[in-house]
This record gives sequence, structure tokens and C-alpha cells, in this order.
Amino acid sequence: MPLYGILCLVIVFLELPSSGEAGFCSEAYSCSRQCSTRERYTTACGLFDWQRCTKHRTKYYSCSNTCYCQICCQGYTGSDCNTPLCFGSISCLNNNTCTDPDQCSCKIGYQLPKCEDTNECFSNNGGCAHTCTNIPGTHQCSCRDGYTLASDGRRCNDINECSTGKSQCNHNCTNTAGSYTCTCNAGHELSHDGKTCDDIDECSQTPFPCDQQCNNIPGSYTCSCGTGYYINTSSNTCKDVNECDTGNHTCDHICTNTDGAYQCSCLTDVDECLEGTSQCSQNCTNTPGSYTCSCENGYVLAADEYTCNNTDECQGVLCENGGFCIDLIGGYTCSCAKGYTGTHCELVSSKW
Ligand SMILES: [Ca+2]
Ligand SMILES: [Ca+2]
Ligand SMILES: [Ca+2]
Ligand SMILES: [Ca+2]
Repeated sequence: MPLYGILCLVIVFLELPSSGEAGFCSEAYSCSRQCSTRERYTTACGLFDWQRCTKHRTKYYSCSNTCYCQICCQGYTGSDCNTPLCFGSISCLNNNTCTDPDQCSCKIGYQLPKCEDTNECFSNNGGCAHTCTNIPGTHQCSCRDGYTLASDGRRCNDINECSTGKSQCNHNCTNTAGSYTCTCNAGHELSHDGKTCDDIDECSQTPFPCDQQCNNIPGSYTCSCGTGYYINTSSNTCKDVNECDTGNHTCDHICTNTDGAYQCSCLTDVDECLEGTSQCSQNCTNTPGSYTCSCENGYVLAADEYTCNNTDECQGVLCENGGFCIDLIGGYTCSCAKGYTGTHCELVSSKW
């Protein structure tokens, strides 16, 4: 017998249970009651029980009957039987209200008949731009990584990682929808983490960027040249140094420029003094590739460096007492007047 407040009475009149209204209704059930019957039986009687007598007795037994009890009418419960029941409970699902038997009044977000949660995500993704998550009574929108939920709770706005400092790009940051990309300044390349910029070692690349020597530096490289070359800064190529033209050589005689170096060669010396081809008027001294002239005592080399001129030693010499100077090779002598003698005729001759 379900339901509480059962007051079962054996009711002799028939009252059919009614539904649709609050209150008590009768319900028939099978019950038992005591029934009796008068039965006749034969027993011994008389003197020394020699006789047989017929007697009567009342026999009691249990017999089935239809009973009725007062129960709440279908769809109601409670002590006054005026609390409606919705699908076996006094409340609907999700704490919604049961207003009439099997009639729920559902709050927004729940659906009839039992006020089950409405899965808003099934329809148009719940109005969410990205991800819809169904929850009891409502739903929630969320956004994929790189986006933030707009104030309407539905749209998703891109996060500008570049301007918010979330990018961690080493050099340059470019915002994209839902993400961002990092790029590097010239001479650098993006590392595997997509953020760090590493210097490019141009010197280890193919083709080799320099003519001769390459020096890697952060963000760039420089070229240099070996001995005998100089760098042409406009073309970054190595050019030969012409050591012969620039005088930057150690050749005594002939300098011949070569690529990256120079070569010296020698002149064969001719002894002009020996061959008599010199122009010296007096002494000739052979030198490698040439010769020099010199003069004997009493002569002086002229400006042409070949001719020897006699030195006039009488210049500035005064012969006294009427004497006069005679220029000699390498010296002079005073020729004195009669009666005088001495180097400069300064003495009176005793022979006079
Ligand atoms: Ca929902
Ligand atoms: Ca972005
Ligand atoms: Ca570099
Ligand atoms: Ca050279």
C-alpha cells in the first residue's frame, strides 16, 4: 500500500477513486475477515458413550473480502492530499516546481515535461563563437587559446600578444588572429622555440660569402683578405696589392707584381771602369749597376760628377815683395822678385 496517511477502513459502500482533483480517494484492496458457519457433526453420547448423537457447532474461518482505504487521489500527496505529484516526486527535476500532477513549471534553461536541463549547445552552438559548454540551467561560451571572451559572453576577440607583451618575441612581433608570429632582424634566424633570434653564421654557409677570410659577428659578418691583398669594401672582394707601384717591396733591382705577392729580379752589372765606357775624367769606381767618379789630389769633381777640375790653390794667397803666385797641381808656389826668398817671398835673400 503506497503513500502515507493510510487510513484503511472497511467500507461497505463502493466509492470509486477519482483523479484530477486534490483530496482523498478510496482504494479497494483485498482483505480478510472472520466468517462462521453452523455445521452438524456426530459424537458419542449417552451411558458409557454407547449412543451416537447429532450436535451442532459454529465454525470460524478466515474469508476474503474487498476493503477500501482512504488514500490521496492520484497525483497528490501530503497530509491533506493537496500536494501535487510530478512523475512520482513532489518537485520536478533540478529543483523546479510541480504545479499540478505531472505538470512542471520549468525555469529558463530547463525543458518540459520534467524540467530536464536544455542543452543549448545543440542549437547553433549555443550562440558561442568557439566552444559551448552545457551546464545545468544554462550554458557557457569559451574561446580557443589566443582569444578572449567578449563582453557579450559569446564572441571571441583576438588577443594582441604583441602589444600586451605576452609574445616574448626576441626581435619583431606580428599579431595574427588567435596567435602571433615572431620574426628576426637581418642576419638572424628564428630558433625552434619560435621566439628567440639566433645569429646566422654566414661564414659556414654555402656559397661562401667572402673571397678569402670570413669573420662572423652578431647579426652580420665581415670579409678580410690575406697578405698581399686588400678588401674592396664596395664589392667585398679581395684585390691584389701592387707592391711594385706602391713601393711596398724590398727589391733592389726589378719588381714584378704577381697576384698576392711580387717578384724581384736582378740587373747584370757591367764594369764600366774596366770596359772604359765610363765618362770619368780621372778615377772610376765600379758599383753594382753603375759607377762613380773621383778626382786625384788637387782636383775637384765638377757638378756633372764626371769631370775633375784643377783646384786653384793661389786663390787667397799673397806673395810679398813683388812676387807672384804660380798654381801647381795640388799646391802653389810664389815666384819671388830678385833679392827675396821664403814661401811667400817675405825674406831678404842673403845671396843678394
Ligand atoms: Ca543547459
Ligand atoms: Ca593574436
Ligand atoms: Ca652573423
Ligand atoms: Ca701583388
